[in-house]
Amino acid sequence: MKLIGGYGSPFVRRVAVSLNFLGFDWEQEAVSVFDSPDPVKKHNPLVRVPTLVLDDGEGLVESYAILDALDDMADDAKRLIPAGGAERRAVMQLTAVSTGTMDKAVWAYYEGRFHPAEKVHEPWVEHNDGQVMGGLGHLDVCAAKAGDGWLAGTGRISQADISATVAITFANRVRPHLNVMEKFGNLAALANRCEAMDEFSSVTP
Ligand SMILES: N[C@@H](CCC(=O)N[C@@H](CS)C(=O)NCC(=O)O)C(=O)O
Repeated sequence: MKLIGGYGSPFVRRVAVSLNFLGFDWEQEAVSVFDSPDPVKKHNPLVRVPTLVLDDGEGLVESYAILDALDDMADDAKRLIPAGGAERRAVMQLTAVSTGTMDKAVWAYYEGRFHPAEKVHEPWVEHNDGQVMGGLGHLDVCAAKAGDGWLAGTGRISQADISATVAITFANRVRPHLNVMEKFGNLAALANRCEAMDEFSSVTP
């Protein structure tokens, strides 16, 4: 299968890390939707990344839906989101906070990237940065409770750990003035543990 998009996108990266953990055979097509939309448009009417093209040519869009399909195709023992029950709910909720944090960091970053300087609305940037801090603060409390274990209390790494790690690493890169690694030391420790794993370090922007 082929993953379209660069690892600079946290949504692409969480899919890439998940593909590694799930053990799929895959390759990357690192296109930017802004510089060359055509390869994405062929498979995704929204022209967004990540887009995943399966071996038979079927295109999958939206990281949630892609990851759901991948878990469904993988061996049960490898699933990154438990199939049901309280563990599934915990993983889904922590993942939702992580992807919401990614959204907000992207929005704050895009405001400066896509608007001329005189049209950047600082209160909107600050609003989004505040939500980034809120999301990471929540994950930091959960990381403190998890200690040397995993965020959602699963016996092994789950989508919650993957997405939370990708979220703080991304926020640290695109919102450096927020000093998230210093402010959220528990989450930073979990992220450092994850980023040292091949599944993460092989897909670094
Ligand atoms: N909710 C989407 C978000 C994907 C997303 O925001 N992708 C960005 C790159 S980080 C993108 O394609 N931006 C181009 C655009 O939306 O026009 C997902 O989880 O896949």
